[in-house]
Amino acid sequence: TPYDYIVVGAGPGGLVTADRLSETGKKVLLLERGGPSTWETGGRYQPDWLAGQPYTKFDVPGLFESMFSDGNQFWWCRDINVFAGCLLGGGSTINGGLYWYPPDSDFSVANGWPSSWANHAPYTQKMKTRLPSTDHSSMDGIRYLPQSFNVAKRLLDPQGYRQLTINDEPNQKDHVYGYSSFFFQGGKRTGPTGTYFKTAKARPNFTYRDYTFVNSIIRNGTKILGVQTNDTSLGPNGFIPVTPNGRVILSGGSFGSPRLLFSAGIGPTDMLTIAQGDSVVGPKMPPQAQWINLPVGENVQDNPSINLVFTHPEIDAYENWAEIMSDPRPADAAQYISSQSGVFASSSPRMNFWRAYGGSDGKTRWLQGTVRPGAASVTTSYPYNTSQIFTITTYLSTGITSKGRIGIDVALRPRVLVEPWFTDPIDKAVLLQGINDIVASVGNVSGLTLITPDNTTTISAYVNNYGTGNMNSNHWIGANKLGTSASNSVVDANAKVFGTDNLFVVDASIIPSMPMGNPQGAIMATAEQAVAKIIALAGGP
Ligand code: 6FA
Ligand code: ABL
Repeated sequence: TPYDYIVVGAGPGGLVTADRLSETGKKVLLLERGGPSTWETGGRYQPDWLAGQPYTKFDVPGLFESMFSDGNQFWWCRDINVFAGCLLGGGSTINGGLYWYPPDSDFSVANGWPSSWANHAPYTQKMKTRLPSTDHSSMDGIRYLPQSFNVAKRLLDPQGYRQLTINDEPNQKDHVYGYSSFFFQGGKRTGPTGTYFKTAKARPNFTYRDYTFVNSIIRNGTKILGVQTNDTSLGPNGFIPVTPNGRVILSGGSFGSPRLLFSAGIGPTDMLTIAQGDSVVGPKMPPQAQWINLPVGENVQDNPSINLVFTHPEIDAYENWAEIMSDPRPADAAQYISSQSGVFASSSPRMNFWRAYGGSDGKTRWLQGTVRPGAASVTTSYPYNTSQIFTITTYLSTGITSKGRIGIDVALRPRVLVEPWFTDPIDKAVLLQGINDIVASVGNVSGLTLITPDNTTTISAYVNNYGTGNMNSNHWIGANKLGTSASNSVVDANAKVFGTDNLFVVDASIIPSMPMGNPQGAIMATAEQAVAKIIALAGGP
């Protein structure tokens, strides 16, 4: 059966979009290549200590750090060689849950948006109403494992930082810090899956199909006819058509959506030639005369991030999160089960901070910090106590000028073709400056020791030798940049792919340049605004 709207991908972008489209009463189909996640959505994967309880690994925020250590990491997209979630909720189901209401700069002309997008407040408000943030997610209101916040505060206060409730004043992003803010509710992950997906699912005109992989977007000239899936139960040979005025919205994420555009003969010629050579996708592509040359996969950004590892005698590093699946502290497990309170009601971050920096090119760049107990890796010549380690991850965010490229390999697997970090040396110089400023007053905080890097390495050598693979912050944006010209953008101000009548992209990939914080708040606010424009656009179903 034909659908008025087909949305491909159930991450934060796709869930907001599908829910708002389904509010119109039109027939909406949401397709997701992965399976269920939270208990409410039919997921059942949980540690033994939660047996008999209605919570999966994806419900319990405190299990976040085990995403990287679990023996059976089925949630990652298998064909993508950086972290990306392929299950209901996409990245929002497996991520740290940090959630920032976007500052005005996230949608400003200076940050690459057309002026028609600058008034984001009504859309951000819609998101806040549906999914409010909290900086104290434990049901008893207590903030657990507070030590790393308290120690970092002693480091930042003398540097002129002040504390605030970050999401109460989103525009304040210079010399500020506060408690980490999350999209958790009731001590559970919640996020867009527990809110937007839930309301969509309840509507009779909304259909959700999981474990359904979209191979190709089928295009004839300017018109998209439907999507080609691997599921023959959904239509003849797995093809699902849209209605005569129907629309297809790609929400496959920064790696998934470019691949889908290539399958429709949209993108740079080198990528389309690869797609054409594929035995499944090639035969369904439009003839070369109909190819649309757009900068799909270009203009890519991700925050460069560098970890600093410290010790302090007050820290409780929580066994570096090693035993949260197999052997949690019994009192914490019991507390979570009885009242959704305690350590397991939050993920690992404890504090976030921001500071603005001028660069030698006259541009302002913002530094973000995330403070958490534990560390992903320690390289040090110092003896240290593993139970006292904590990490400050330093990110460079809004204002970065470095760019990279995303594409596909011959097996059509999404790949980073050009790494996006520090292609402009000024980005590196500013992050180095920011790190130097943070560590300058370590000696003033009694008991605080920087162990990675240690005193055998200078900060500049540490930054210069930092592996680019470790600089990835999983915050990919820009591959299908929104803008007003097909010469430098992939989608127009209505999120419609240039040169097509009825193909749209709504996910992280349309964001033109780096938002201020971890991006899912900016992505959902983008989706709220994009879907409103799509519904308002004439010619639809
Ligand atoms: N962002 C935050 O704001 N806060 C965080 O704490 C945070 N942490 C992390 C993190 O810890 C990790 C490990 C990762 C990987 C990311 C983090 N992020 C964080 C970033 C954030 O999760 C992403 O920016 C955000 O999820 C991107 O949202 P999108 O909607 O753009 O894309 P997704 O990748 O989430 O979803 C795409 C969906 O489409 C997936 O479910 C995928 O399975 C599906 N899909 C893709 N191609 C498809 C196809 N061909 N057919 C069917 N389904 C497809
Ligand atoms: C984010 O936005 C980042 O994308 C994640 O990398 C980050 O989590 C979360 N938020 C929480 O701040 C880190 C983990 O804390 C590390 O243990 C892990 O090694 C790293 O992600 C992997 O990228």
